[in-house]
Amino acid sequence: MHNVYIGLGSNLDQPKKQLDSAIAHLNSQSGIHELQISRFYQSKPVGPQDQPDFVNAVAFFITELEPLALLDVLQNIENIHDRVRLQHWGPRTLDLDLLLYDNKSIQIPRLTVPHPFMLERGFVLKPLADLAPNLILNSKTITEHLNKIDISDLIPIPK
Ligand code: A4P
Ligand code: MG
Repeated sequence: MHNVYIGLGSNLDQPKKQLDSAIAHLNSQSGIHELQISRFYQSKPVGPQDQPDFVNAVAFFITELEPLALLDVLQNIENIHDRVRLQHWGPRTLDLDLLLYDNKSIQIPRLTVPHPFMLERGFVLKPLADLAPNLILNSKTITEHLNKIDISDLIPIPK
């Protein structure tokens, strides 16, 4: 079994509902077990600003799925949510990013793990710290990484 953290994000078509629905889909997957979900956070878009605010969360689960099989599952759930890939870093109904897979480092065309920008992004680090404040990445805890960035625009919202 492998320990996995994923990031969930949405800024279209009732973002909170998109996340709830994605969580329900994750829960119903036979290869995904012991799912835990962080708080939900609203924030301004990183990247192009002419798009609505995002709602983000992080999920932890254990899985027997290998990384690419898991990516297939995540992309399938994105597609069910009418995800259309138009603009890089643009608006989306649902984005599921594989953040961490055990302590593996993966660099293949379809998959980079750890997710390249995760240590710079409050909307990833803050919900990740809800679930795993003492997890170590690059010799520092998630809390230490979080303390180095500005998270003043992150608003926790009721689930
Ligand atoms: N891919 C490679 N590595 C991974 C990984 N670790 N997890 C590949 C998931 N996919 C990975 O993804 C493009 C390709 O990346 C996939 O086909 C997969 O094989 P995509 O989601 O279609 O493309 P994208 O959305 O343009 O890029 P990406 O990297 O997902 O964007 P980000 O980095 O997720 O940024 N602001 C706020 N506040 N909150 C947000 O959630 N999100 C973004 C998107 C920008 N600004 C944001 C937020
Ligand atoms: Mg993505």
